[in-house]
Amino acid sequence: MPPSARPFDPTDLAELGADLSEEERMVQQTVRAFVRDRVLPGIDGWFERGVFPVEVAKELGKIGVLGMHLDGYGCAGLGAVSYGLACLELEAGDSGFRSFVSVQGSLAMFPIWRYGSEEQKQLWLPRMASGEVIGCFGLTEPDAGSDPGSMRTRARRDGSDWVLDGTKMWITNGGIADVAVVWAQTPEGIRGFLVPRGTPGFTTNDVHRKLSLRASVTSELVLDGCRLPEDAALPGVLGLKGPLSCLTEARFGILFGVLGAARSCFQAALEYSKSRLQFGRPIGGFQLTQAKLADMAVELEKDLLLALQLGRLKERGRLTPVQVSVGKLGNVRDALEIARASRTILGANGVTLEYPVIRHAANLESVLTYEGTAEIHQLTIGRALTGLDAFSS
Ligand code: TGC
Ligand code: FAD
Repeated sequence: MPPSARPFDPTDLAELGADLSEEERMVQQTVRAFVRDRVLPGIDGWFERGVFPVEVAKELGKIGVLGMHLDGYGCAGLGAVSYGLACLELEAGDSGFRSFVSVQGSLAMFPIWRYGSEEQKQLWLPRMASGEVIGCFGLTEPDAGSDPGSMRTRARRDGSDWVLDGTKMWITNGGIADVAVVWAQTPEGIRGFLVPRGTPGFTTNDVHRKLSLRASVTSELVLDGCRLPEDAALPGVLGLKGPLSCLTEARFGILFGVLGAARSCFQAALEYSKSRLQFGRPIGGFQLTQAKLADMAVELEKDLLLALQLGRLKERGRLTPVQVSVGKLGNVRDALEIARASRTILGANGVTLEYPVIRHAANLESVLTYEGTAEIHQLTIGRALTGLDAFSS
């Protein structure tokens, strides 16, 4: 019995795709093709070996996704939904690739674009948009994760120079970055600094033995008497709102991105359920399996609807950080549930790299934690709902 009078896409039950603009559809198709040709053939090996293929940076630049939501300086200047859809398609490949693009565009290029001087923009942004120069974003420290306001990294003035001391931890792209955006306490408050690779007193150490986001470089940044000229500081922002505003940009990409990982898991489970026979019939014919598949399809579509609505708000300049928390919390949590439910449908096969599911599930554990943990987003939403601040004593 056909479930519908006309053919339908199991990953888009409400036909949300039909309302995308020409630009959005083009971005979706371009990035999907890139992932099919350039990410999927290599991802199992990269994940297994724990490497990010750095040569892909320039290819990502060529298809225009680096800083794609920014205007000028070689950036594509596309809409928020287009940016979100690019993140979704990349993360359908692997969260490591979406992470690379999030960090480059939203965490490294965005602060330069929004808070940098004209000279800083001219110097860095065109080469970052092309992928020739890679950036990273150093906010978290060994003892300051969810509470970045307690950071210990300090920048002091010495004549006309700045001297930075401190350690940043868990920094995506750290070991491959040509420039690090480092946030540090100064006598006036928290400020951002552009630290080029090779600056004396600046070193990086990669984190090894990660079992999540293996196809992504994660590093420690060490600043030991790192001397920078006065013009290394971002002139346009002072205080925690500087880094937090960058996080809002990147979290927006994530709330779309994780739906790609979830879609990939759902598709693998759906296909498997139709071909795997037990008790003399496909496991997809059992009611319990169908319940899992139906729930996944419904969650996936609801989350895409939320993402698109938040994207439309962003395009109208109305998206608030709390709304971004709603999307980041809900969509990452649902994506992880979909990955886990898909894994159960694949049985033992689900724990191997023969299928993408366990890789996505492992990646999503990091995504649940970075860019604000689930608890931090719950508390952010809770603060907005109650007017009571759980963070301050
Ligand atoms: P709070 O008092 O709320 O705010 C301090 C100042 O910041 C302003 N603000 C924002 N401004 C712009 N955009 C936002 N999203 C903002 N959120 C807050 C706020 O208005 C205030 O401004 P002002 O002018 O009044 O001073 O700050 P709080 O100390 O209470 O902390 C709030 C809290 C806990 C939510 C915040 O610290 C937080 O978000 N913590 C989580 C830290 C986090 O997410 N770290 C992520 C590190 S980067 C990363 O993980 C990259 S992974 C990349 C990848 O691989 O994809
Ligand atoms: P903690 O802050 O120590 O939290 C531990 C637990 O306590 C969490 O469950 C948390 O929710 C909970 N908790 C904390 N405070 C509260 C509270 N008030 N109420 C209730 N529960 C609370 N950072 C960067 O700056 N740049 C990067 O590029 C970057 N990339 C990353 C890549 C990866 C793969 C990973 C895993 C992390 C990355 N991070 C990066 C760091 C990331 O942002 C932090 O891990 C995250 O902010 C949480 O900090 P933490 O790990 O120190 O955990």
